[in-house]
Amino acid sequence: NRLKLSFIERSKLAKNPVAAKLFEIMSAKQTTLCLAADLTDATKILNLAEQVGPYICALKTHIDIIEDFHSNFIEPLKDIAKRHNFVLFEDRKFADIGKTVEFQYSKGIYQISSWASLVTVHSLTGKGVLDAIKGATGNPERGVFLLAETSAAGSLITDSYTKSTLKLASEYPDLISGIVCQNPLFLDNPGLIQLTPGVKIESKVDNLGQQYNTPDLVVAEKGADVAVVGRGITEACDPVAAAQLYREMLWKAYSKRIAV
Ligand code: 6AU
Repeated sequence: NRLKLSFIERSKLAKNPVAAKLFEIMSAKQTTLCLAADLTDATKILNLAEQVGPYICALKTHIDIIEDFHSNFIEPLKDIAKRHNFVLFEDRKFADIGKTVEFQYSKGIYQISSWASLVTVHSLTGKGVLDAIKGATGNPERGVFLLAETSAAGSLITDSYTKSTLKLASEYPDLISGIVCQNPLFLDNPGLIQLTPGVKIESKVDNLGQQYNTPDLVVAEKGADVAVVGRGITEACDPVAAAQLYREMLWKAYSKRIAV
């Protein structure tokens, strides 16, 4: 049961190299916090990344929401990630046929495969997408988080879709870093990471269908390894203090989980 194992033990069981690295970072920095840096201004993202860098294991972008995106945004972002030892994660949620995804992943103005070690992928279109990501040009250090469930109210994802997603993940052990989900779905595969978004200390929903759980609940009861926090940090009066607080709450919950 992965919920009882430490991240350092699990790093040795991970078959995807980025998952192994993420486990090591989580263990070394004592943080399971992934910041969703959902800001539309490039400089604001860089400043926030620099400030919260010590408290996060990964920084998740939606690169296509940045209004002043330029390819010269990427080098400083990579530099900050390197100095503070966190992973760059583009939440692209690829969902097209393989050939199109190959282009979306490695071409265009974002050239995601050249800088993001992690990306999110919908399982909807099946194996072709994963084959495309595996074979595309770019940094060979790459991992995929497959979406098996969502935090959105009224989602069309069914139990059988979720199950089929886990089966698909098991067919690509060297590529899949983990699963994006809301429940402890894969207890028997400790090398995979459960990434859970929809985490906030207050406010149970937003006005567009997002549903939140508290840091303690997602880790203790819902099986989250890495927790994604966006507006809980970006919209706080003091984002750095908020990041520190989320990091601490999440780490305490994890420590308690592996201790009992
Ligand atoms: O904390 P928030 O609500 O401000 O931001 C949550 C972040 C956003 C979403 O695009 C993303 O998490 N997300 C995902 C991911 C990570 O793929 C899946 C999901 O089910 N719900 C969700 O909110 O950047």
